[in-house]
Amino acid sequence: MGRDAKVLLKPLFPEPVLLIQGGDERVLVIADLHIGWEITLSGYGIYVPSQAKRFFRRIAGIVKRVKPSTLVFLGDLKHTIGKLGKSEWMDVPEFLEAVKTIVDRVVIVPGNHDGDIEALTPEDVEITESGGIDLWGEVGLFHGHSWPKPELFKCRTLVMGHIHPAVTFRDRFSNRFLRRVWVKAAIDPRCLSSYVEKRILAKRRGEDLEVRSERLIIMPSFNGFMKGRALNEATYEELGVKAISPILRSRCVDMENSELYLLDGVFLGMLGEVREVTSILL
Ligand SMILES: [Mn+2]
Repeated sequence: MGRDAKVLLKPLFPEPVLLIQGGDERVLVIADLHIGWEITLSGYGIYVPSQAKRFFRRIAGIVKRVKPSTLVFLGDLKHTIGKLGKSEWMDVPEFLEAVKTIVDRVVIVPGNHDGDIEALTPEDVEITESGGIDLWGEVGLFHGHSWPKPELFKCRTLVMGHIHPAVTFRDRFSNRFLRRVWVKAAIDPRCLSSYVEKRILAKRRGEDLEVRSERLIIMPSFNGFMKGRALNEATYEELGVKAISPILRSRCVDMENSELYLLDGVFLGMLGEVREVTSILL
């Protein structure tokens, strides 16, 4: 597919998954499954049945409907870091084998929880470098815990997961609700250019790098139990210099004016406005 061909990005409301269409190719993107998360709870005496089968059934339903040619797991497919839990040895390979029977091409973009994912991955499932992959030079996919590889900046749109974006609401009885959201933020390409030049090109002299990225989509986590820190309760520092994602720490992403959408597609407003409205309800 040529670079000028039309690329369509479509969140599949109410599912927290993204369909990216370019020509005849249809790429389904799913972020932050955290398979095996429920096992960590058993240490606290809380028993939640394994979610891997439920995830597969949900994904199979979506795949049947939208018929993607490729399925991309955008990082943190599994949860445990370090020593693998017994259930992950079972759940992850079984899950991936099952997914491989319903989609031709399955790709894993590793996240910070996926360090030892190779051992659990069937041979016909691709694992990319943690710097991510690009689709047709137009959409760059990376997890978000580290910088994408510099080549991804030629893409106008970047898509990441990792921060599990959510918003809190309070009702008049002070009950607190946390809801996952989609984030669509503008990137300042000039800011990114100079950041990249200082941080990356300084080490790779003589290379020229195209920086065209102008928007960032942050995907909600697929695993509904994994809700991050609410964006409307995060401090200025947590959204910037102390953010858990380096691209946010660069301050080239305009989080304050980012657009927030609930999973059902309802537009909440820009983060700055949402923060004001939800704190008034307190
Ligand atoms: Mn992560």
